[in-house]
Amino acid sequence: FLSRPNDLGVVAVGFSGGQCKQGVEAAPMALIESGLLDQLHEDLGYDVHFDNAVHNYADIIPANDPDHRGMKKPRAVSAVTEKLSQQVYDHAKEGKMVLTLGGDHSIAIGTISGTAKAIRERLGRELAVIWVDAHADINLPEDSPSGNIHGMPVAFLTALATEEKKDIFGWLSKEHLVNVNKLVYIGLRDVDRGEKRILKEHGIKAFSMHDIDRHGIGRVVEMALAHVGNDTPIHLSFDVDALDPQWAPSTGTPVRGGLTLREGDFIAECVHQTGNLIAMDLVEVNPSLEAMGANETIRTGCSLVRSALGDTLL
Ligand code: EXY
Ligand code: MN
Ligand code: MN
Ligand code: MN
Repeated sequence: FLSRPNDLGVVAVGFSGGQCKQGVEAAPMALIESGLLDQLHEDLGYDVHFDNAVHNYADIIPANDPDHRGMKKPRAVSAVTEKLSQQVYDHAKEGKMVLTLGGDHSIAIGTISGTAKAIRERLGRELAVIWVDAHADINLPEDSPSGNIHGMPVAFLTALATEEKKDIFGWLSKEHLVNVNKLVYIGLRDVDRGEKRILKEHGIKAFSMHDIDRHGIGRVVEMALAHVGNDTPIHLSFDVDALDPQWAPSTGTPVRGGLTLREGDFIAECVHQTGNLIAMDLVEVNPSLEAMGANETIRTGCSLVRSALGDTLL
């Protein structure tokens, strides 16, 4: 699906407004400083197209941003993701692979809407999304226990949540959206009651840690990819908190009982092997939390990205 498979567009998003903890905006720089983009160029052979900026979108974030339908900072997240959607679209419409370094997971509203639109226009195809996370991030605003929008992006991307106001995700239109049957989760273990109801009602494919314990990661990835189909462009949205805190302690909402580093890399390797990957997000690395584990978490993040972009053990 990539017409320029060696070309990699990179977007660094230093945004933390989808949740309440400072520090996640520092992740892109930490990942880049640890050498990630050099490795992608030198070891994996990508032509890296990066504007050498970590975007914080300060100029478009509104000063006055009261809660709306229980959502915190709705206009800020909306403005940032609208702009990001265009940035990702601009890369993807040229047939490049797109890597977005977050930032909290609310930014997926921007990245996935951008690739979904580009893939429709370039190929007339619908996008599949593989969402690797401890959380389902599919809360409706009214059901959210926190009001944090990083717990809602999938609801907006599938139009299970909608909003008329142009400055609060009203900019999302049909071409930006993802079909619920083209979505598959891996790694879930902290899902809210309202989210469980949504997953059930819409028959959304989800592999929890229980499924991984039962079948093993090999079989689970096989089933997830079978659901996606072997001729569908894939956007991989990888939340580092899918991994056990042992491997990724520096993240805003850690949940015990997660994936090992190898299981995370294995998922990424298998998605790469399909040849259908067109975009990846890496989100929720927060170097200022559990600062002792920040380097470990950054190493983990780099490993997941390299695996998804084609690094192999042999
Ligand atoms: N489900 C909880 C909420 O909506 O507040 C926690 C969400 C955490 C989201 C992290 C990014 O994956
Ligand atoms: Mn090139
Ligand atoms: Mn998430
Ligand atoms: Mn999560």
